[in-house]
Amino acid sequence: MDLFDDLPALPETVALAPGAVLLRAYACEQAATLLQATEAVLAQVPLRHMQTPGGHTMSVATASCGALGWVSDAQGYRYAAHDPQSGRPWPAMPACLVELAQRAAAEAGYADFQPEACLINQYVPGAKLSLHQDRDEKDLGAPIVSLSLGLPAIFLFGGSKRSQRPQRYRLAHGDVVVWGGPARLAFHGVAPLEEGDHALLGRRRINLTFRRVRNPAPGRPKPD
Ligand code: MD6
Ligand code: FE
Repeated sequence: MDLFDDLPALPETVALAPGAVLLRAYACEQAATLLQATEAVLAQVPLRHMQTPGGHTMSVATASCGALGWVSDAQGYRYAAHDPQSGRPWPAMPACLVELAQRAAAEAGYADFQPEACLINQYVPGAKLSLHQDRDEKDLGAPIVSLSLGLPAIFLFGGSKRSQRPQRYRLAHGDVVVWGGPARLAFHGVAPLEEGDHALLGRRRINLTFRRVRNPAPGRPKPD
């Protein structure tokens, strides 16, 4: 039982580290619309538990939308234009999700964010994400934008070395994390999800991460 969940969430900006901010409650007003768009994607591309290169099955269930999707198997982690399960392109990224990601990036100081991939991760109680760096993208100059929906989770946020003890932040429905610049390669993860029942999502948390993969955006000059 979480006493905070009965209170309306107030927007607030929390600095996690240079380059990384938590925009609390940033997407609360549009959350139902964003969830509906996400569910429409998931009706076309089912969530699945991918294998890690080390041979483990991820407790988080994953799907993607956009020009590129994130995939993991025995060969490694990578981005692919086609869903390996169906051989078909990933569904397009819904406009409301692109707009939310662009607006949040700009709010955090990253203008002109043009995501190519949106990774959709679903957590049920007990699911977790081990400490990792997001480094499969060529464009490390672009930030990552992360939107949390549903049950709250404890986000672990460390430094650029795995050995640095991570800070813990509670990510709730409608929270957005924007992450780039000097924080782009920070180690991070998600603690095992606690049991709960969310008004819109039930026993689930969905996290969407928006990523720019290639460098630079086609048709735009490279910054020097
Ligand atoms: C999650 N997020 O919140 C997992 N990665 O469920 C991530 O792995 C993540 O939130 C890069 C930047 C922001 C994130
Ligand atoms: Fe990550």
